Amino acid sequence: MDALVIGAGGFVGGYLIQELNRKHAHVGATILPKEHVSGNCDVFYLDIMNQTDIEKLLTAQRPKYIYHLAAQSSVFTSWKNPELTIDVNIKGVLHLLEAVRHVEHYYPRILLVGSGEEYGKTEGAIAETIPLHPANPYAVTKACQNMLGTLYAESYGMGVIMVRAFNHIGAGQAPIFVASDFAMQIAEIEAGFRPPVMQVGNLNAKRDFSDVRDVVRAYSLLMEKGISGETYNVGSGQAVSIQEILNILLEFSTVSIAIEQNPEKMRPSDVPVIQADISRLREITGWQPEFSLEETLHTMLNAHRKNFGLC
Ligand code: A2R
Repeated sequence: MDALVIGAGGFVGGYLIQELNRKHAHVGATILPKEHVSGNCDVFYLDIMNQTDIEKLLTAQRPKYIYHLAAQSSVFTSWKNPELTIDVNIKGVLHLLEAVRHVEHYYPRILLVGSGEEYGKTEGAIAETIPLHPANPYAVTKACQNMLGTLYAESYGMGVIMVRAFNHIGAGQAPIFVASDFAMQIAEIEAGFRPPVMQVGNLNAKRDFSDVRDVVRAYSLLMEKGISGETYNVGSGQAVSIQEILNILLEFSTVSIAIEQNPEKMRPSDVPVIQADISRLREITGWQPEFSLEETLHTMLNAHRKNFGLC
C-alpha cells in the first residue's frame, strides 16, 4: 500500500484521498463503523483507541505513508468533553506511534495533523518556533501530539512529520465550525426553514482560513518533502475576521438577513488573532493556495443550498 489515511471518515479525509488518488496507485483509508468515505481506496474499520488493531492493519498492509487525521477536532466539543478529546487525540496518536514501532522492519513516513490553535494567544504571523500557549483542551491535546511526534522522531529515528493546520474550510464541513454554520443558516433562511435572523458568536476573532483542497495538497507535499521531526504551519498566511466571513457570505445571499448575537455560541476563552507564518512550508514545498476565500465560501454555501433543494 502506498498511503494510508487514518480517520478518513471526517471532513478532510475525502479531500485527502482525492488528492492521493492523483499521485498513488494504492490508497487505504480507515473509518469508524458508522462512517463512509469517498474516493478510490481500500476501506478498513479502525478505532485508534485499540493499538493491537492498528498494529495488525500496519503489519498486513505496510503503507509507505501514513496520514493521521483521526481526532476529536472541535474546540467547542473539547470544552464540553475534555476527557474524550484527550483520549482520542493523545492516546490515539501514542497508539499509532507505538504500533509503528512494534511492526518489524517497518519504516513508514507519518504525517501528524496538529493545529494552529496550539499557539494560543499570539500577535502577528506565527512561526513554528514560538513557545506554545494552548488556550483550550483541543489545543492542549494537539500540542501534546506534536511533542510525542517530535520525541518519537528524535528518540527512535522514526519518520514523523508534524503539521499545524490553521482553519480549513470547504463543502461538507460540519456546521459546528463557523463558516459552515453561517453558510448553513443562510441556506436554511433562503429555503424558508428559519426566520431571516442569523445567530452569531464572537465576530471580532481573526483566523487564518484556507480551502481544504489547498490544505490536503500541502499535506501531500510535506509528506514527500518535509524533514522528519520538523513541524510545518499550513495556512494562508492571512488573518480574516469572522465578521468578514459573515459579510462575504451575506453578499451571496438572495434574501435580506438580520444578525443576532447568541451567548451560546461564545467560548469560555477565545484567542483574538491567529495567523500563520508559512515561510517554512513555502520554502520546502513551493506550495501556494489555489482557491480564493470568496470562491471557497461560495462553494460551501452552494453545498448547503443543495441540501435544501435550492440548487
Ligand atoms: O468524531 P467522529 O465520529 O466524526 O469521527 C472522527 C474520527 N475519530 C476517530 N477515528 C478513529 N478512532 C477514534 N477513536 C476516533 N474518534 C474520532 O476522526 C472523524 O471521522 C475523524 C476526524 O475527522 P473530523 O473530526 O471531521 O476532522 P477533520 O476536519 O477531518 O480534521 C482532520 C484533522 C484532525 O486531526 C483535526 O484536528 C485537524 O485535521 O485539524
